[in-house]
Amino acid sequence: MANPTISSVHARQILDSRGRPTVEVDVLLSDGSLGRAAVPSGASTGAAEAHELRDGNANYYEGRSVLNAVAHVNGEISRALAGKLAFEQNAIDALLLNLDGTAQLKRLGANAILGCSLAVCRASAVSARQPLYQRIAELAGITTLSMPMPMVNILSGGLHAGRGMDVQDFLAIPASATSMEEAIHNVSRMRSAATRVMQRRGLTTLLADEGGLSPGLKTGREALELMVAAAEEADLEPGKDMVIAIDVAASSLKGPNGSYRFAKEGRDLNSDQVIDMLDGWVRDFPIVSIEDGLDEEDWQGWVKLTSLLGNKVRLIGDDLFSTNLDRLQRGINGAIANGVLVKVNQNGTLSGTLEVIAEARREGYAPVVSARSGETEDDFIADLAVGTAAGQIKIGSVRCSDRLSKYNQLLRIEEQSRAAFAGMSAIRIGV
Ligand code: 2PG
Ligand code: MG
Repeated sequence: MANPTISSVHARQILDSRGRPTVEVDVLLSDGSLGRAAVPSGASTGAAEAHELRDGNANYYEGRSVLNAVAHVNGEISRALAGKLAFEQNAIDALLLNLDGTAQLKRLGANAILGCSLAVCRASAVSARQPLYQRIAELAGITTLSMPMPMVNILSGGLHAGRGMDVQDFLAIPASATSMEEAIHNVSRMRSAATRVMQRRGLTTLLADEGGLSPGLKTGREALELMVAAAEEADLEPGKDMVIAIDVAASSLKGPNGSYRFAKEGRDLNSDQVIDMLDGWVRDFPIVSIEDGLDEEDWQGWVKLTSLLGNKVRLIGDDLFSTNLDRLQRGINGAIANGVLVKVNQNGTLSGTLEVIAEARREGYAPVVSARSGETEDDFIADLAVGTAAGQIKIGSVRCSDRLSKYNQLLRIEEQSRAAFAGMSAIRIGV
C-alpha cells in the first residue's frame, strides 16, 4: 500500500536503566509495518521540560509508575490516531499536541505523546523499507548525512552518582578519530585506562547511572587531572587525540540566595565565581565544551559566561533550553550559549525536536543529540543524530546495554551508510 494508515497504537509499561517504569509504544500500520519506541527519562531535569506523567502511587514503583500515561495512549490517543496517514509526521505530531492541549503536555503526558511520535516515525520507515536515519533525514530536509562525534562520559557526579562529585559529567571527545569506529575504540581505551588509574590510586570503580566512574573527588580540578591522566595512560595525547567536555548541570547545584552549592568543596559560589572557575579550567585543561555551566534561570550570568568563553569553547544549553524552541530563541536573541543539547523527551514530539535542531543550525548553534540518564535499549537517537547531521551525540559511557545499544547502532549505520564522520567540525567555534 502506497499510503499506509495507522491501524493500532498500543502502549505498555516497561522498565528503564534505573529500573524505573517508562512507556513503550507499538504502532501498527495498515500494511503490516510495526514501529516500536520507548521513552527515556532524566534525573537532572529542566523546569521547562515537557511533562513526564507519573502516577504518584507510593506503593507501586515508589510513585514512578506510568500506567496513566499508558492508559492515555491506549484510550484517547489510539482513537485519535486510528486511520491517520502514517507518513504525515508533522500532522500526527500536531494532532498529538492539540489533543493534549497544554503547553507542557501535562494532561496526557509527554511520555505518552513522545512514545507515539517516535513509534509512528519508525513504522513509516519500516513501511518505506528505509533505514530510520534516512526517514529522519527526509523529515528534517537533510540531504548529506553525517556520523556524529561522540562525547563520552568517563567520570560522573551530581544526580547520576549520588552527588559523589559536584560536577555531573566529565566527558572525553576523541578529537583525532577519523571514523565512528575509531572514535568508539579511542574512548573505550580512555574509559578502561581511567579504571586502571583509579584502581592504582585506590579509588572506587563502581558504575554511575550512565556507566561512568564516580571517584568521589572533591574538586572539579582533581577530576580534570584524572581525565588527563587517563588519556595519557591510554596513550592518547590530551589536547590532540582526546579533548574534554563537561556538564556542570548547574541547575542541580542550588544553594541559598541564588548561589551555587559545591557541596563536596564545602562552598557556595555566586554566578561570577562559577564563571571564573570555569574560565580557569578552560585555561588549564583541554576543555572544548561546557554544558549547563550556570543555572537554567541565570540568564544574566549566561550572557557574561558567553561573552567571556563563547569564542573559545562550545557553551551548551541543556536545562537552559530544554529542547524548547522559545527558550532557544530567547538564548539566540540574548547572545547566550552557542550550542544546544537535544533530548526528544524534553520536547515531546519528533517534529518539535527537528524544529529545534533546524533553528540551531540556522543560527550557528551546535546541536548535540543526547540520551537521558534513564534509558532503554531503544536506539532511536543514533539514527536521529545521523539523519539530522547534527554533528555531535552524547550517550553516556561505553558501558551498559542501554548506552551500547546506541553506540552499536552507530557502528551499524557507519557500515551501512555513506555518511562521513563529522569529526571536530561541529565543535570548532566559527566553523
Ligand atoms: C544531562 C543528562 C544526560 P539527565 O544532564 O545532560 O547526561 O542527564 O538525563 O539526568 O538530564
Ligand atoms: Mg546536561
